[in-house]
Amino acid sequence: MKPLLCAILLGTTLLSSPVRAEMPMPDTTEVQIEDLTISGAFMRATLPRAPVGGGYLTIANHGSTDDRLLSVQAPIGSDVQIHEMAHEDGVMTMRPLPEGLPIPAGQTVVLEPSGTHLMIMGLQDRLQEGESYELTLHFEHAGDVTLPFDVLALNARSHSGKMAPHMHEHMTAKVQE
Ligand SMILES: [Cu+2]
Repeated sequence: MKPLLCAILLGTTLLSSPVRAEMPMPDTTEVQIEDLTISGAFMRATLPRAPVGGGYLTIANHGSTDDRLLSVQAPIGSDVQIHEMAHEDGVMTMRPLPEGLPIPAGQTVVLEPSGTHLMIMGLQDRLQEGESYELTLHFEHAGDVTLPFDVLALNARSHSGKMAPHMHEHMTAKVQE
C-alpha cells in the first residue's frame, strides 16, 4: 500500500538489467561507526515489477554530537530517498527529507513501516525474501558505512530476531501508538 502510494506520488521508471548481489546472512546486523550503532536493518520483499521498495533500520547516537543521515545508496535502485510520513488533510502521505534525517545526540531514531523509512526508487529487480543487499549510509559526522539489509517478508514489521531486547521494546511501543 505505501510503496504503491509512493510510486504513484513520485512516478518512477523501471530499469532493466538486474544487478543482484546475493550473499549469505550475516551473523549480526549490528554495526558501529563512530558514536552510532546501527541495527535491525531490513527491506521488505516486493511484488513483481514494483518500482520501489522500503528499507528500515534503527540508528542510536551514543555521542554528544548531533549527526544526520544525509543520503543512502543501494546497488538495486536508481536512487534512495529518506521519507517521512505526514498528515495532509487527514490523509497519511510520505514526503522526502531533502536535508536528511537528524540523529540527535543521545537519541535513537527508528525507521520503520508506517514511519520514517528509506524508499529505494527505480528498483532494478524484485526484492525476494531471503536475499540481502548492501546499502551505504552517508552520515554528516560519522561518515560512510556499508551494511547488509536482509530482505524479509512483504509485511515484515521489524528485524526483531536480531535486535537487542531494548530496541525491540522501543519498536513495539512505537507500533502501538
Ligand atoms: Cu516512501
